[in-house]
Amino acid sequence: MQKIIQKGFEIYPGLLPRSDQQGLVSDLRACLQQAPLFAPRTPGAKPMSIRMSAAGRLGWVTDQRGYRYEPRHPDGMGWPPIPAAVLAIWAQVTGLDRQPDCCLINWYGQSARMGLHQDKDEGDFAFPVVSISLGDDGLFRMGNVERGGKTESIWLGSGDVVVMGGAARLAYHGIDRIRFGSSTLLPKGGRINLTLRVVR
Ligand code: MD6
Ligand code: FE
Repeated sequence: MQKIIQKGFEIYPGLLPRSDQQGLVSDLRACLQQAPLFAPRTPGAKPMSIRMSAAGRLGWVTDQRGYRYEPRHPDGMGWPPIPAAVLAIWAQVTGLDRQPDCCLINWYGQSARMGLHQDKDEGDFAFPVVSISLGDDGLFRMGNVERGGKTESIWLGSGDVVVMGGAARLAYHGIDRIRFGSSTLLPKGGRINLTLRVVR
């Protein structure tokens, strides 16, 4: 598999063949029937532009009470198990026996974006975060462990996988915009990003 390293982020372009991407989409549709996408708000009550859900023992949520992991969806149901095909990708790119506790599911519509942030609500930063992109292209910006400084960007396409570990584990990153309609994987367009995390 081809691997690009940019600012410490390990990027596997086109790791997932189209048939695997289609299988993941159908697995995720089943997850979202159990735990539907919701519109998160930041602790400051600002609506986020993405919609979100999760699979696994814990899901990441945000509301007036802050950013945190919870064993239940905001509507009260448990999160579905992480699909086996998703766990297989985690094992392939990390080589770890430990499975992730959370598969965060982010859905980007036409004008959705994700501001520069660090993923720091997990208990052990020795474990990497793995991200899987499906559907439309997203412009991924990679920064530094400290806020500010030079950034680099790369378009993530459907089937691309990114591993954020080591020194890059706490680096700032975000999605500036998506190229709506650039992929035919999702019939109505949009981008799905999965991030797999060991929480504790
Ligand atoms: C996204 N990804 O690609 C947003 N976080 O839509 C993330 O925020 C992310 O790609 C941690 C590790 C890898 C990521
Ligand atoms: Fe992140």
